Amino acid sequence: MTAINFNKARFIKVAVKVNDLPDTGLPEVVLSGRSNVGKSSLINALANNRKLAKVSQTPGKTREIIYFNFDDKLLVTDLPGYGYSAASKGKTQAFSELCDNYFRSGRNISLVLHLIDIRHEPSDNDKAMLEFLNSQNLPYFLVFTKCDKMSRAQVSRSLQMMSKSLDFSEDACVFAISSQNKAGLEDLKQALCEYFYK
Ligand SMILES: Nc1nc2c(ncn2[C@@H]2O[C@H](COP(=O)(O)OP(=O)(O)OP(=O)(O)O)[C@@H](O)[C@H]2O)c(=O)[nH]1
Ligand SMILES: [Mg+2]
Repeated sequence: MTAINFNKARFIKVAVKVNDLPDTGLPEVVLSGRSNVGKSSLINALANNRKLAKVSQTPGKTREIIYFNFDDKLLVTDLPGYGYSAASKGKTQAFSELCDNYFRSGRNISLVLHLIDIRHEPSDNDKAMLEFLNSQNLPYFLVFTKCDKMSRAQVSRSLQMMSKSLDFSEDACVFAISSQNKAGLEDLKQALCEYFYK
């Protein structure tokens, strides 16, 4: 198996329109999930570099489509989160339009990392996104974030509850991670290496 050196990550480009997207020929991995779920933090944690992607306690930090190159082996895409109600309505719409257009652009999306906060009941948007992924046959990993906020026992209880309220199959790839204490990250990296470069 070819290993991916996740520490070799670099910023590539900010795109404000879907037409601005680079064509690199690399497999494209997209992070989706509601605003504040920890998409940008996960990119930084994977890369071991806190300064790579912008993180903020204020939801709506990522407003464009931001591309990162990991070790010349993966193109990783940080998307604006959905459900950011604190933004003006026009802005919220523009974010989700960008997200929508992105998924409808016909780009060769190789894998979606769909992030859901382990502590919260999935929102209608979370469910809708999962339905969309299922209906389009887009391959995805489900990544439950912020697991440092719970005990291990609580994490496994929550995962069981999630499998009841969300429509994902038993053989779906599910990860419980923390970008803060790095729990679950090695498993996720390993799975990404296997998925793309076995
Ligand atoms: N405790 C804990 N906090 C986290 C974790 N991941 C992210 N956070 C915090 O959650 C907040 C939002 O993180 P971001 O990575 O900016 O979230 P995002 O999904 O990129 O948000 P948008 O760009 O608004 O869509 C920040 O305050 C992070 O420090 C985690 O694993 N554990
Ligand atoms: Mg972000």
